[in-house]
Amino acid sequence: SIDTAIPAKCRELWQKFGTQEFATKEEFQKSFINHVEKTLARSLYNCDVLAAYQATSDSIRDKLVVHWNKTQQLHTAKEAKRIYYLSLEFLMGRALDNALINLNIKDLTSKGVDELGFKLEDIIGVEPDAGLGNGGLGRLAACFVDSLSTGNYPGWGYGLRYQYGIFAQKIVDGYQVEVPDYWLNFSNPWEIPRFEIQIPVDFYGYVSTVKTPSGGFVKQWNGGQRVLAVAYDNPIPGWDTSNVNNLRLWSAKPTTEFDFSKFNSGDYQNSVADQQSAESITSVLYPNDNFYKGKELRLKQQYFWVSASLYDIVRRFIKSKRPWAEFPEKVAIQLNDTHPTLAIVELQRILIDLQNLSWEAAWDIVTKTIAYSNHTVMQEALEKWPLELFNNLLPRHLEIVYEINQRFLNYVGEKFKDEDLLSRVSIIEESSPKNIRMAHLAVIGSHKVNGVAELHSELIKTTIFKDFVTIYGSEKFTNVTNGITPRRWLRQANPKLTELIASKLGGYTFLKDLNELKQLEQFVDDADFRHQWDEVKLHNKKRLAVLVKDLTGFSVNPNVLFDIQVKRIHEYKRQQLNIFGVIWRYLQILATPEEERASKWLPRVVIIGGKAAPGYYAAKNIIKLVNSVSQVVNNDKSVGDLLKVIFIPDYNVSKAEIICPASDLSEHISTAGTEASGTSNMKFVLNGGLIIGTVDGANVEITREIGEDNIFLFGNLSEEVEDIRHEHNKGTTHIPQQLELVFNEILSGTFGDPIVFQELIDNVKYHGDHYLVSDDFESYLETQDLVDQEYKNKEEWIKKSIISVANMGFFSSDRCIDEYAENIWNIEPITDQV
Ligand code: T68
Repeated sequence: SIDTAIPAKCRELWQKFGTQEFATKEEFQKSFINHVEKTLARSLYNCDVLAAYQATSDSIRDKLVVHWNKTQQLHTAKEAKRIYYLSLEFLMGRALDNALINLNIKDLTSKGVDELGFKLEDIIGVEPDAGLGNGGLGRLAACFVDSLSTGNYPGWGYGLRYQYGIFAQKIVDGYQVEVPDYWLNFSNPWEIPRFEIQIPVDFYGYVSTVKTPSGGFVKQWNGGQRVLAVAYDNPIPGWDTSNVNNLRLWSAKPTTEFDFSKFNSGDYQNSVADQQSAESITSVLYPNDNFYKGKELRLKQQYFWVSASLYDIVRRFIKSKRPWAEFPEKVAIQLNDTHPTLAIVELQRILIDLQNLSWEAAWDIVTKTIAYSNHTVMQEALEKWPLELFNNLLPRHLEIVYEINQRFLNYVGEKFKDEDLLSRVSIIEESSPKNIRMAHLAVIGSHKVNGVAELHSELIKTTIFKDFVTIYGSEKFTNVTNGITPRRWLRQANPKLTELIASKLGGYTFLKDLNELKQLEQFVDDADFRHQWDEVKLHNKKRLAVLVKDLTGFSVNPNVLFDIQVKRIHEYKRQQLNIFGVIWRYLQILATPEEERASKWLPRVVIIGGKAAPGYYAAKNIIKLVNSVSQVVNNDKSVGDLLKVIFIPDYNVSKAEIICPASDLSEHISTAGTEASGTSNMKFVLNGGLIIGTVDGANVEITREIGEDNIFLFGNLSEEVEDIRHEHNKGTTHIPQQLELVFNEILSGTFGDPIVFQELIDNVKYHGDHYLVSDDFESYLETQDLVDQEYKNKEEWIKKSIISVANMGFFSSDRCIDEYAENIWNIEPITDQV
């Protein structure tokens, strides 16, 4: 590579004119106007709120870029070990508000734009969400990059720059309709295109054996299709630090090499069209969460992203001129689920085929560098690529997979002499057609495997990876309980609560050391403080009521209990249990004489929101049922404020920021053993809401931290699930009488044509009730009654809320990142001033 550094004799001049970043309101305003007039070519006579957003963002971005450059120079100069977080999803949401907060310039900017004729709130509101993820897994990656920067760790994210993120959800006649997400319609001020970084990625083709100059032989992959990966860098600011890390997203573009045979035969149109098809690789995010579908384009996405990222990482290492054996001392790679598992194979290929290392030396480097996080134990979510499809797209990689497998099976065979064990742990599933089990490959190629909450990390050791514990011992398996960033999920989402807490704790350092929240316990007996606490909640509920009115046209009373379940719609998350419970409550209210209702029933607003995968019919029918119930109940004058049912359309990160601070109660009611962790449970509790939930995922540790008096747990435990399912499958599913009544009401047509809901009911009654809705229904209803009882005692409820928040310190993603850094990555913060 050519040296791109400026000669020493010119550097003084460079430094003299080096970029200055704005520091005062006036300097911000100068920058703003400069961008309006020069970058956007607009003027004071022609500046709308969109232009104001762009000029504000361009100004902030300038600042980030200055920090970004200094940070990268520092980390390179220090030869720091870097962590590369490989995730197919980064569900970032909006960037402007977050950048203002992390750079601590929100007040300055607010005053600045105010004097220029704009409201900062309006400006923030025009930014589209960066919706490059489905749900928890993608949002976790976004929280992690925030914590990496805040903790001064040298850490990059690598992902894909999808043209279309997660679809927008419209509700038409109660049904979900998917609309493309045109998030890049206007220029995106938060990315820096690096057109100079174009990495070639090959697909298809064949493998040959070639002679090396030293007389040996190496395998050579001759790719059939070549595509270019262009880098787009997204600066990630930390809070209260000038450290700015990088999120590098790849975009596919065609090579400039034409198919000249077509071109010469006069088929210019098709020659160009073929080239353009390259772009489809990064055109759309696959909208399935916790479900695997073997589509070739998805595998192409995975290889495209893994190959470009590794090329980049390896190139950076080669520049350092260190011996290969030191690679794991400079590089750590974390696989966010099995989606980037090809990194194991690709790094091995680079080292043996291109760098001529021995198999053993290469494999040692690979396994010391890579670690894998698992996010699910559900069979239907595990990736298994059909062998033929894989072979066609990546022929050399399949050979390497075979060799990895052969060496692994030899080892296991010698050690255990157990044929059944061999076929159970093999990377190749000997089914017809044969499949490649990506989770097995990920375990074999990593030095650590972690689950994302204690219960889940125990479960992986006894279910999907049981045999691997036998083989490697349990030390290879560890737990890192998930967390969330308090900057976005407290400071940004809930400014009022943040202010109140800061006024008591004497500052904002709790946003970086969340354990400081513990001090709030001192104030639970302070009636004045409790009153202020309650006022904040009411304020946030009013804010949500405005959004609900905007989105649905329904008015809700902010003084009544808000009961919220927002997350992807999935049978295992059991929104059906929630809505069946709502129908039961509605029937009970109707069965109460009208004059007694107000004294007997505690009023509630039940809010449900979330997207269903476009091909997931059961999930879509749950959405339809919620909307149908909403229409009937909300228009029933005899019920009034006692019950309102709301479906919030198009749930996304920005809406979550308004919804999470507004709950009195939120629902995390997955079948025990199915939700690996959950992270919205943490968001709601951190914002002072209580939880009704099952003994599942991180609910278990939330209970441990905040105390079991402060959470409403119900339902069967994960140890019991298998036996219960077994009973169901023998044909015995007992339907409790309350649930039978609910089903009969639905089937009577109260909520519209029952044929639509038949399947939801049949799944419980006749198809083995896989998610244990019937088994948990009574316990769910009883626990909801308990919620009603306890909510009546407002002062006690507020105390529970305060104590819960005070004990949420553990769930900061800063803590997660510290654990990964210490136990898995072996990296240190770089705290020098940049
Ligand atoms: C979630 N997984 C877990 N997957 O369900 C949740 N899957 O319990 C956990 O808190 C969270 O990960 C973070 O650890 C997902 O969100 C997906 O979105 C997904 C996407 C593609 C393929 C499979």
